[in-house]
Amino acid sequence: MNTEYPEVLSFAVVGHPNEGKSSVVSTLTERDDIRISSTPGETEYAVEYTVELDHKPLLRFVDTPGFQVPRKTLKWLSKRPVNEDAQTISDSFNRDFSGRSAYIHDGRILQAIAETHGVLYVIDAGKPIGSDDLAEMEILRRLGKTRMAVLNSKGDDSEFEEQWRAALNRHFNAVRRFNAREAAFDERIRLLSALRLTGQHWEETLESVIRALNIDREGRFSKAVDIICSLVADCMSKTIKAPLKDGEKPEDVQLSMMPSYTEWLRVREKRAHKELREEFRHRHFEMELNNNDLMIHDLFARETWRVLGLSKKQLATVSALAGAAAGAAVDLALGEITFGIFMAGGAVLAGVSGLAGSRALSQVKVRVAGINQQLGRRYIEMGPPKGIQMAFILVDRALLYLETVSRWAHAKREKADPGQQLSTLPKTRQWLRKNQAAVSRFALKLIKGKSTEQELENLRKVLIDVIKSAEEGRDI
Ligand SMILES: Nc1nc2c(ncn2[C@@H]2O[C@H](COP(=O)(O)OP(=O)(O)OP(=O)(O)O)[C@@H](O)[C@H]2O)c(=O)[nH]1
Ligand SMILES: [Mg+2]
Repeated sequence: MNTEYPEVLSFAVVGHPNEGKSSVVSTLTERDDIRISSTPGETEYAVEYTVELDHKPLLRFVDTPGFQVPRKTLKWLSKRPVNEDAQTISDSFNRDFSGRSAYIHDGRILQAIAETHGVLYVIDAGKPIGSDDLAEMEILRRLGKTRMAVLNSKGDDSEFEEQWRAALNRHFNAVRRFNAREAAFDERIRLLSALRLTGQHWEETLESVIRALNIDREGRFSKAVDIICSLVADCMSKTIKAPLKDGEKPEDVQLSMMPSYTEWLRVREKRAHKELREEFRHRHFEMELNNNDLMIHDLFARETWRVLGLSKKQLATVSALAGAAAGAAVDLALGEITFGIFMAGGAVLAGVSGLAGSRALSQVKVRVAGINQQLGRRYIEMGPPKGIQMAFILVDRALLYLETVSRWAHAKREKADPGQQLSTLPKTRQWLRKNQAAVSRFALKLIKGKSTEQELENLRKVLIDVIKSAEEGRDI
C-alpha cells in the first residue's frame, strides 16, 4: 500500500485509430517498448502502464484501441438514460454487443474509461473535424469523466486549429498541445500541470506527483554525474600489463598491447553510455545518430579529437593551473596529433616509436618493470593515459550523450532528422577556466595514482552546475 500517494490516478488515453494514442502513452510513461505503428489498428486491447518511482506506482495511463464505430456507439448511447454512470454504460454496451466484432474496440474503450479517473482524448488537428470526431467527443462527454483533449499533431495543423479548438472547448475541461514524439521532460510536466487544474479532487495528488517527478529528474542527473565521474576515473587510471619475454623487444610488445588498451577504453565508455541511457529509461531503443552528430565518430577518431576537448592553448593553461610539470603541458598539447598517429596503425607507429618517450607514445605511460609473480620476470605496464585531454574528450562525449538521452521522447523511434544538431550543452572548451580546471585536477591526480576525494567532489559540483546552467541559459 502506498502511503505517500493515497490515490494512484489513472487516465484512459483514447481517440481515433492511428492518431498517436500509444505514442502519447509511451512518452508519458517513458516506455519505449509500447508498440507504435503507422498501420491503424495496431493497439487492439486496453493495456495499463504505470509510472513508478522507487517501485511505487505514481500514475497510470491506459492505452486503448481506436474507436471503431463511434456514430453507432453514440446512437446506442443516446437511447440510454442521460445520467447513467460510466461503469453502467460500459457494462450494458459490452452485454448488448457481446460477440459482435465490429463493436469490440468501442467496448474496450468504454470499459477502460469506466475504470479510470480521467480521459485524455488524442487528436491530430491536421485534418478537418469529421462526424466520427464529433461522435467521439459526444460519447466522452456523456461518460462524464474529467477529460482533456491532447493535440498531438503529426504535421501542420494551423488550417483547422480554430474549428478544432472551438469544438474541443465545448466538450473538454482542458485542451493542450502535446507532441508525443518531441516532448521532453518539461512538456510532460506541463501536460500534468494542465491536467491538475481540470479536476479539483485530484489537484493535490497531481501536485505531489509533479513534485516527485521533479525530484526524480534531479536524482537522475546526479546519478548521471556519478556515471561520468567514474568513467573518467576508470579511464584515467587504467593500466594493463603484458609479460616481456627474453629476447622480445619492448616496443614490439607495446605495439601488440595498444589495441587492447584502446579497446578497453572504448568498451568502458560504451558501458557508461548504456548506464546513462538506462537512467533515462531508454532500454530497448538504440539511438541512431546521423553524420552531423558529433557522437557518430569513434572515441579515437581524429574528428573527435579535433572538435571535442580543449584547444592546445587551453590545455597548456589548465595543465599549468592544475600543477602539471611544464614539460607535460607541451606533451598534452600534442594529444590530437599523437592519438592520430596512435590510431593510424602499426606501420606509422613503428616508425616513430621507442621506449625513450617518442611522440607516438606520449599519450600513454609505459614502463618496463621487474619481477611479477604471474607475468614472469619482466613485464610491460601500459597506462594510464599521460595526457589530460582524454578526460575532456570523455566528459564532452558523455555530456553529449546525456543530453540526447535525457531529452529524447520515448515515442520517437527513428533516426534523428538529417542536419539536426542535438547539442545545446556547452562543450568543455567553452567552459569557464575554473570549471575546466576541475576536470584537469581530477585527471592529473588519477594519472599520478593519488587520492581524488576532493577533486571528485569538485568535479561533481561543476558537472551538476553545467547541466543546470544549460537549462537556465547561464554562462558556465
Ligand atoms: N509526425 C508525427 N507522427 C506521429 C506523432 N505521433 C504519432 N505519430 C505517428 O503516427 C502513427 C500512429 O501512432 P500510434 O501512437 O501508434 O497511434 P495510435 O493512436 O496508438 O494507433 P492505433 O493503436 O493503431 O489506434 C505512427 O506512425 C507514429 O509514429 C507525432 O506527434 N508526429
Ligand atoms: Mg495504439
